[in-house]
Amino acid sequence: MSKMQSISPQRPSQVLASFAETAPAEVAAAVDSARTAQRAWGALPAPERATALSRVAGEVEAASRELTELGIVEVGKPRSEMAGEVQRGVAILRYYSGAVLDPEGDALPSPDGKSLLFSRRLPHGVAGLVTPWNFPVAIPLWKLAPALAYGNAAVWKPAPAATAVAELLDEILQRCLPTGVLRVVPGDAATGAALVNTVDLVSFTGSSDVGASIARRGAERQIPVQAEMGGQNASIVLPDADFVRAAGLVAASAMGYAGQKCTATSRVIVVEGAEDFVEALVEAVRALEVADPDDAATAVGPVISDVAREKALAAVCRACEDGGRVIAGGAPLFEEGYFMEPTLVADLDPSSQLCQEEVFGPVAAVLSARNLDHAIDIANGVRFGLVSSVYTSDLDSAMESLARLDTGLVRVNAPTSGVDFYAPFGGAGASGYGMKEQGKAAAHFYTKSQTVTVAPARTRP
Ligand code: UN1
Repeated sequence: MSKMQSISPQRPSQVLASFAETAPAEVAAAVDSARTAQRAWGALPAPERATALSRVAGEVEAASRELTELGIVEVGKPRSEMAGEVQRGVAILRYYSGAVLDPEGDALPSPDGKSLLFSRRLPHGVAGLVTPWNFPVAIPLWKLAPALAYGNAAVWKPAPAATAVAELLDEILQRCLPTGVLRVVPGDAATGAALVNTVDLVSFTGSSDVGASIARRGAERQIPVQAEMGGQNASIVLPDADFVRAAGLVAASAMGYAGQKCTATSRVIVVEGAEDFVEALVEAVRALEVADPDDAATAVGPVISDVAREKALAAVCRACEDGGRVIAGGAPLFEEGYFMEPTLVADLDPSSQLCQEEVFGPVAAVLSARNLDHAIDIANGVRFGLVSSVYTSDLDSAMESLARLDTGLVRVNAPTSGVDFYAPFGGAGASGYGMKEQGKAAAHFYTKSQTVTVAPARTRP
């Protein structure tokens, strides 16, 4: 199959990985060998798998500098965010090494006073994990850690643009795991499709289109699928919010890591009476340092590729044709690398393309609403449903928002981006399919339930 490369988005001449796509037959062979290795791994007592995972945590922690540096160069994530992501990865591994020792089922009342009746959880077999480039450490680990902890083997297809980080993580994990329990299959769509055709369950993070096609294939094969997909996340700002604080948080959640998070704010909905907030937001966005992600002060680095920047700039042009007005940014930046200015577009109709589709770049729309009710209708008026934020100091407005905002996560006075690794994570509609990720939800997704009855062999008098 064809040769692929992963390049640095800030210095496109720098090649981080050069690799051949894994052919479908090789994927099938990797899954077969993982299936063999899974038997012994799944049969290990949970405390032993917990020990292996804590060793992985220690090794990832020891390699945090190297992982951070590589992530900065390969996916263009600003230093502070990349370092935080690696820390999060270590915490995720430690969390699952403890969680795997939690109760795994229920002891139920005996139906006849003699038999035992209980439920327990068993691994599925081989988990197929398909991950994106934007969180090259945290997302693979929040899938791998529970998959392995609960006794599955894993075959992991990382995104081509994050192959170098995946190779390093693989090297670290292999040092702590029995041979064959984890296999990495670099590649793109054909490799991913081959994986979905052979594994026992799939966890995917990426675009809504690919997620939907994986879900269809999973239904045909009757295997569990979890797909975490795009977002069109709204931040609602009410007149009683702290404008300066809210502006800082909204700017960071819309533009941090150049808006390349499924949790990024794409629509800022300003409720009548809060017009001064827009000025504070423009100021906060303009204050964001756009520079090489290697610099400690950088908040916004490049987008991942030339194509991604073209797409983001085209979305701004289209928004202007739709009646929008650029109130911050709007242009590409620098000779080298895929940089662009963080961009805000005002005056759009909520039905316009920029307010309906995901850009995955540093671009957000600023919309107006008559009141909270109207703002919530706008926020809910998209096919996505991942996360929404509301900024207010009024308890009743917060309560009303919690009751009506139709997203998997709702945050009051907190940014749309950022995830607590021990809490359920995932959205509704085009944002999420199947069970949630993380926390206790992961124990359910990565295992299947078995209900056990044990009756006495003989009837005693
Ligand atoms: C975060 O906001 O810290 O791909 C995590 C994404 C999400 C993860 C967001 N699955 O952007």
